[in-house]
Formats: sequence, C-alpha cells, structure tokens
Amino acid sequence: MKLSIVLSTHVARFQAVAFKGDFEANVAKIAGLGYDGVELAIRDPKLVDADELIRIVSAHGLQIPAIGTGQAWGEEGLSYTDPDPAVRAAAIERTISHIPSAARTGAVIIIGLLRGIVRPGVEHTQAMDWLVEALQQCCAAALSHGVRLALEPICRYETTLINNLTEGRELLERVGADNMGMLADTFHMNIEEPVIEDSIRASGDRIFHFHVADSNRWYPGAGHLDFESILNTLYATGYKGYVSGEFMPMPDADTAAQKAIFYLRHTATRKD
Ligand code: LER
Ligand code: MN
Repeated sequence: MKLSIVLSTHVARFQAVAFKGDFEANVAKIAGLGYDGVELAIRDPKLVDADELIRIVSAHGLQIPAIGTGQAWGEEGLSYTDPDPAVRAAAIERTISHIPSAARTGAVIIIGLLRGIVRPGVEHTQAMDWLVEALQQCCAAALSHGVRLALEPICRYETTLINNLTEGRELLERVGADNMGMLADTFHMNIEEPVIEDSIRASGDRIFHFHVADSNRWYPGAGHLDFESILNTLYATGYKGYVSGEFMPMPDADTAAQKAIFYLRHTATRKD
C-alpha cells in the first residue's frame, strides 16, 4: 500500500489537514514516520517555489501523488460555478496553472471545492453546465502534459454539486475526457454512499486517488469504518494509486499521522 498524507504549503483554514506550518520539518517528519508520499495542498502555484518544494520532497525520498486545489475556494472564493464569469475564468486559470508541477511529479490535480456550490439565483442545471465546460477546458489543457484530474464527490454539508460517486460518474460521462476521474474520500462516502464497497466497485478504474479518514474524520482506526473491507475492495478494482490521509489533526497532528500509518500498515489491509 502506497501511503501519503496531506500537507499544506501555507497555513490554511481547512481543518482536515494534519500538517500546517514549517514545510521542510513536516516533510522530514512524514518521511520519518514511513509514509511514501505527501499530497500537497497548494492555494496558488504563483505563491510557492515549485522547484524548492519538489527538491525538498524528493530529498526525503517521498513522492507527490496529488495536488489539492481547494484553498483557492476556501481562501479566495474561486469556483467554476460562480455567477461572475471572471471568477469562473480565474478558477479555470488557477487549475491550469497547477499543470506544470503535476506533469513534473506525476501528481493528480484534485478538483474538490474548486467546483463551488450552487449560488443563490443560479439554477442547478446552469451550475452543472458551467462545471462540465470548466472541466473540459482543464482536461484539454492537461492532456498533452499527461496530467490527470480527479473530481472529488463531497458530502451535502459542503456542496450541492456532486455528493456521491454515482453523480461523479454521470459527470465524467458528460465531461468525456479519459484524463478525468474521481477522488473517493471515505469521510464523504460514509455520509453519502448507501454501501461504500458497492460504490467503489461500481466506479472501478475511474478512481484516480483515494482519501482516508475515519467516520469522525479522525485518523483511520479512530472511528467505526471497516477499512479492511474498504481497502480490499479498492485494490480489487485494480487500483494502483495512493491511499492518502486527510484527517483532523486530533488529538494532535503528529499523533494522528503516526496512528494512521500504524493502523493502515498493520491492521487494516494487505501489506504490499
Ligand atoms: C477535500 O479533499 C475534502 O475532502 C473536502 O472536505 C474539503 O472541504
Ligand atoms: Mn477529501
């Protein structure tokens, strides 16, 4: 199992990011705990030195399986479904600006809350049309660089657009791009999927990336999700990607990261 954990390159408001703050010290700590990679949450590529980030991560023997983009929504309100066309264009532009680093590292670009929510006065069908057009543009820009995008179904408490994997697959059909798949997150699936394993099976090779948190959004092992069953189902689909920890820094970031890797490596599932 290839394991990573989310690491923000800036201090972020989003609670379910275990590590914030000193980048190099955190990378060293994550490598020391035995993780294989770090998933980087980057608000704006213009605000980071990508060469330096990649150098630090590689120097510690880690990979970057995915780049998270949601801080552009959380901190700046950018989204593909804002009624203001300038905001929509900026969200697309921001996504495209992640492509060079994604191409260098092989990272999947995560489309989480950058899709936005249905704003007051906007019809759901209109928001979906904007979303499809935006994703088509981003996928087209990413294709020649060999970069893949992963749309994350997110639970009803955070968005009204694409809450479950069935809606995610319908969206993928409409986008019609081979480099567009999904990011499945156990926290959101626990709220939205009738049977998590059935949804994973039905999504098959369209799952490009995988987030783990337990039912309470603490580290895996802290709640009541059956990770052995969930992860064995995931691997049975032929999944070759990373399992990436995105959970609350509870009781503190270091303890959560250490408990997660111990649980996932020794308790939950197969050991390869
Ligand atoms: C991001 O990966 C996520 O899971 C969302 O809950 C962000 O708000
Ligand atoms: Mn997630």
